[in-house]
Amino acid sequence: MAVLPILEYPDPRLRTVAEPITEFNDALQTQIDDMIETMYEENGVGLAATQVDFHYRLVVMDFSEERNEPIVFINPEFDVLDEEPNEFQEGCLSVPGFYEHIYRAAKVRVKALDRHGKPFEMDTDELMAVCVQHEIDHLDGKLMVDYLSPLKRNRIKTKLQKAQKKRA
Ligand code: GNR
Ligand code: NI
Repeated sequence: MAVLPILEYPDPRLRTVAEPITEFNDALQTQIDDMIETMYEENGVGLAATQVDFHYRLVVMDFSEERNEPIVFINPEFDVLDEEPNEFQEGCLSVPGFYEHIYRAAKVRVKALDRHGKPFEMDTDELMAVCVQHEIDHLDGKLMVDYLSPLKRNRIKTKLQKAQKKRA
């Protein structure tokens, strides 16, 4: 297992639209385990493959207290169950240090394949519904900053670019 480096906004690779997964082979199993380990190491509740520069439709999440109940979503899609917009303060490992209020559908039904290619469905609300929409956005090259005003987005971009320059 390995902890993978996470791409940070405004890295253009975060804008890649991920491809569907068609082969459930050993390489995929290793990628899944590495993403779960990375999510735990970085204390995230979710991680999309795009964030670790792997441009296939794969997401991992874990909402458990003990951090031992990972859920794997392959080729995930969602239907909105409750159109009512719900405000939530979101964070993103690719936008470190910023927590912004964003509106998304309150309830969604997620349909995906598990790590062996078996289909499943889950009805979600609260944090999990937010996370499903946030992670599928990543697979489509979208980021939470896209929901903010251009002014706010540019402030975040400048601050992160400065921090990244310092580190480089
Ligand atoms: O760890 C995360 N927490 C979080 C909190 C509120 C809304 C969304 C998230 S997802 C985020 C991890 C991440 O960046 N996933 O893409
Ligand atoms: Ni994110």
